[in-house]
Amino acid sequence: MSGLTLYHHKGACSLAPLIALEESGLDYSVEIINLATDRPGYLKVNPAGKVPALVLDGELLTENLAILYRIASLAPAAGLLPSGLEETSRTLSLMAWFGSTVHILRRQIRMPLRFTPDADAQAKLVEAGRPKMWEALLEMEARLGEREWFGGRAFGVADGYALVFYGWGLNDGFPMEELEKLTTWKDRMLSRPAVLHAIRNDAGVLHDKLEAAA
Ligand SMILES: N[C@@H](CCC(=O)N[C@@H](CS)C(=O)NCC(=O)O)C(=O)O
Repeated sequence: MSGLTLYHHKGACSLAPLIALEESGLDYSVEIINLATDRPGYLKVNPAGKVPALVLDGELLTENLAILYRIASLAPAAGLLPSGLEETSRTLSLMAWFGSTVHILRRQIRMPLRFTPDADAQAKLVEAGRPKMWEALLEMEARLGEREWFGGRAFGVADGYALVFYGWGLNDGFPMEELEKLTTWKDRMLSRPAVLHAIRNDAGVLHDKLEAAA
């Protein structure tokens, strides 16, 4: 396989690289897969069975942080990562937190089966996880602060990644409108044609929720 191909499941965290690719101006193709039904075939592409996966001229790259870094590096003119060492490190730190903490809390409240087969324990994981997920969303609001973009002075790959969690927050019934700075930022995101194009291409649940909240 040649070129740049993103494997995406609708409504999943692979929306982040979909937004990044659309903003990058790079030529790419997207393979929309259904993790529930296409898993056996997809395991041949990505043995871990997860999205996102980016295939670059036959090379498989996984993990949002690395994929977003790679896309930003392939399209330097698009300015998807800040240029200074300090801001770049801060953005990488933020995206590592998204992947290691916020995403895992979301898994705890949406896929507790991944943690334990015990139904009672699953219910407890969800109950204990929801307030922690809300705290993480509050922390996202605080980390954005007065800035217009998560990625530094301009839009960047961290913004596309953050939008996944905003969409999941809506989807999971959190009162996202109470997060005023994040909500203003989300509207700013939706005013970008490439972001809108990506979420309409996604055509999954995040698309519906984000556009309904516009
Ligand atoms: N650490 C990975 C997490 C990827 C991940 O868990 N993706 C979810 C979709 S949001 C997935 O593929 N889940 C299917 C599974 O766990 O089998 C990353 O940041 O790329």
